[in-house]
Amino acid sequence: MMQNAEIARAFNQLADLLEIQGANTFRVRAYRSAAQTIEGLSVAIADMLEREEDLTTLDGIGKDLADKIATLHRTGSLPALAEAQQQVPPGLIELTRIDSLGPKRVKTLYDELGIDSLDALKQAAREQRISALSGFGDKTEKKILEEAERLNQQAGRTRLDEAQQAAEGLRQHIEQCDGVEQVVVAGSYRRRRETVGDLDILVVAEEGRRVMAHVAEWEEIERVALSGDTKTTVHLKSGLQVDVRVVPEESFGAALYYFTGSQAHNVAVRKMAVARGLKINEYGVFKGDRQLAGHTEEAVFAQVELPWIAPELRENRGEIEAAQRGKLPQLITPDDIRGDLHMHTTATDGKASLEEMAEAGRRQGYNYIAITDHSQRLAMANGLDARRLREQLTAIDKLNEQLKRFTVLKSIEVDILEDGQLDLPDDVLAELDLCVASIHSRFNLDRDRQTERLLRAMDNPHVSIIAHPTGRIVNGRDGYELDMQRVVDGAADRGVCLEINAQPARLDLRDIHVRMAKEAGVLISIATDSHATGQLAHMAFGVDQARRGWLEKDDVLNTRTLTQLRKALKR
Ligand code: DGT
Ligand code: CA
Ligand code: CA
Ligand code: ZN
Repeated sequence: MMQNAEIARAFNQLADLLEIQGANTFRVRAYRSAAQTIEGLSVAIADMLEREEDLTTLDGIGKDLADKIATLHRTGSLPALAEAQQQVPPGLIELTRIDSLGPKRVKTLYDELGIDSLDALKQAAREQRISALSGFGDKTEKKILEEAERLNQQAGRTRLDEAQQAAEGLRQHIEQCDGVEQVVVAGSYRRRRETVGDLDILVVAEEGRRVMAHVAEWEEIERVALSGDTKTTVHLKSGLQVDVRVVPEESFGAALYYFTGSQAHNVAVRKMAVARGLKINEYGVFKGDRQLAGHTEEAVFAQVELPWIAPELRENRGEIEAAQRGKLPQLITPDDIRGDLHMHTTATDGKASLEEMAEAGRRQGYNYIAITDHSQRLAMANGLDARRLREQLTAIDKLNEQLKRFTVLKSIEVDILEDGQLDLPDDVLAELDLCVASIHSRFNLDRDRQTERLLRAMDNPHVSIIAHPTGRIVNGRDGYELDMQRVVDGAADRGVCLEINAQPARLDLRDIHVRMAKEAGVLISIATDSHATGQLAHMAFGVDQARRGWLEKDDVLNTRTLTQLRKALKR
């Protein structure tokens, strides 16, 4: 159900965007006053609409606005807003988040100075080009700069794939410096969290000063925030912050261990050290002044009688206890993967043909892939009806006759309708090797109804895998409301698999839900949902997520040989 506050926010946003575009002031004011009215109401607009009450009785709401509210309530989106968002550069929308700016000033800055992003704004403020404009004083300029910098920091977490581009680039740059023996990225990046706050890079070298001077030369750096011989902090043009530390060889293991974290894990291990009369820090493990370990991570762990624990597990979620009992999982590795069970072709919204996707799968070293185009309901993606799906099945049969030691499995990503029914008839689903089902609409159902919807879908005996089960987008949206425990138990009861969608923007299931599924005995499919051949490589991110969820090879459907896979898919 759409809250009043959400409706008000949509109208305020629309007003902002119209103002930036220089729209008629009366129109802008009309949207703002409607937003104000709605925010101040003591009744829910949604209830009024369900009771078919007339919204035009409300202050400042005429026929046009009433219609817009009804559309927003019914579809969850406002076409006028979507249109305005298309027309205004995204950088400008971001600028409206700065309190001391507001849409009118954003427009002025854009018109007068061409400022169309947060970075451009900061640069102009530093060069004092803003205070030169009429209506902007020195004080305002300073305030804008401060706010912009704060916003950048809050904007906060960077998706793992973007962080990886930066990390790899900088690592290669640092490796070119004379005297550098090793470069490792630690922190949440090494733990393979889905987002990172900042990058923590460790460099083994004798001469810190030379390394840091070399670091500062990297072309992606916007500015050096802090510069020392052992620690330097830089801000990249992308907004990502990077801490670089130079450590001596004899402390490398201890520093790597310390800066990999997580903090919660480190604190728990430090307690164990203290209980043994030891001190543990980024330089090593010490008894008094004597260094007992520091060269390698294994040696650090050994001092507290623990085996080496994989970084992905270091969240203090039971890994220390498991290690003490010798019960650490044998985590899955990328080499264990034998196929990819979710991808699209040009038949729907993919960029590559069936043959090209098959070739990409073979090049990936797989034994099989499944082609899972969209079903008819997704008209925007040119979804397949039964007739077009059957044409594809014939094409797959033909292709398989030519392929050696590689199999294209017949499948579909069938839409789950609002009531949990599937978007294609059972008779055509029965012709497939496996069936992937997922939700692409009606995200706003309440928790019970959304959960029931998924359970009903899993009741259909043809369904093999639920794709991207929660619908969340990393740094984008939370996903629909679900009782995950019921979904997981329901999947276990019915013998349905759940997916880890390996798209770095999805990583859905998330790590704790992966673990929940494992504990319930649900098999997981790690799949890339590729829409182009290059995306098959996203599998690595899915494996990372699986490892964070403690998965072993046997917990994952697509580590099976083709024969084992077919057996596992039988419900
Ligand atoms: P992030 O950057 O927010 O994604 O998360 P991390 O885990 O990379 O955290 P970060 O960059 O603040 O620090 C890197 C690691 O350094 C962290 O995981 C553990 C260690 N560390 C930092 N500060 C402390 C601290 O005050 N106490 C302990 N025990 N460890 C710390
Ligand atoms: Ca970090
Ligand atoms: Ca850090
Ligand atoms: Zn898909």
